[in-house]
Amino acid sequence: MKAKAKANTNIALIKYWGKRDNELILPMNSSISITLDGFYTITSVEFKEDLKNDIFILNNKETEDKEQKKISRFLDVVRGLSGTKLYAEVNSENKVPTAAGFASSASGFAALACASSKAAGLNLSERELSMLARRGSGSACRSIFGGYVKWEKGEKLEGTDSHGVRLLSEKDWDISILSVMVASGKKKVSSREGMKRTVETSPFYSGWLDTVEKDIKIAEEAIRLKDFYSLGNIAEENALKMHATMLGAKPPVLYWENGTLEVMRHIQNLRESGIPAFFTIDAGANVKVLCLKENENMVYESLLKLSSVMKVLVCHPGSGVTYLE
Ligand code: 2P0
Repeated sequence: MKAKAKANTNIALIKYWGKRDNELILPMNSSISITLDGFYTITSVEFKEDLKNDIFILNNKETEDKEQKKISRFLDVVRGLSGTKLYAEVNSENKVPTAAGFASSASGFAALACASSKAAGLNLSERELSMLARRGSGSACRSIFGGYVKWEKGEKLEGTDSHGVRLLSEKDWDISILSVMVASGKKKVSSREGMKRTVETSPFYSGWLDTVEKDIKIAEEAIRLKDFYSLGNIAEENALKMHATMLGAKPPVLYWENGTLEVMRHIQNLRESGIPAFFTIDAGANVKVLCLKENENMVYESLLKLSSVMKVLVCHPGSGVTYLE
């Protein structure tokens, strides 16, 4: 009853922002992301007879109570599906720099879904794995698949139609995604809390819901046609729109720092000078920049010259989950 899996993180181009069911983690809207190479989690799971509770070791250290509980709740879902009553030892190695502003929960729960379900004797399809990963963290359901991925929001109350689907393989369209770290402290509002507050209090949230499915259609078409300009443009618009909804929340949620704005302006200036580059921002201060491979070096060098930029990490579309044992 032992298995090991590896999953990459992902960056959303059309964002998941708001839940319609907090327990099952069902989203208000569909979202689209790119699974990235290079930032990943490797997790091994072993269900054992002699354990009195679940154990979660992250980067060789036992984790705090809150983390343990989150993992245990997730393993309860796996126990429910498989029928096993045993507790598990979970060992995770995270290669997602937390400061990079990538959700390590996406790669974390995607890897955990694969390793734990296999260790428990379940033989799940990709779609079933995606639904299981979703129960840990919404964005994790997209990391089961490689390349360009859509999370279908689904309609059903029990969530059996809410999962990721592959739009285009990572091998079919290589673009550059630069993760730009700017000076900032630890964020004060988690994305889980930020989206909840927005849904409950922001008068702008209805505008988001009215338009996001149209954004999805534009992005899907751009991916189908490999139209970089159209994809980058709708990604940037959608990210700004998501941040606009949270500015209207009560109390407001503002993730940007001075450096965030410096990078945004820089990318808009680059575009005016004829370089197709676009930005997107998650629930944090760091910025992700999309550009064509042929402009990658130039954009990278130009970002490093900005006073508030601390580090730039370059990634490309990466693969879906893989079993290691
Ligand atoms: C996304 N984010 O689509 C959006 C955009 C942040 C901004 O998914 O509560 O860690 O665990 O389902 O997946 C980050 O939120 O939230 C996220 P939960 P998650 O990538």
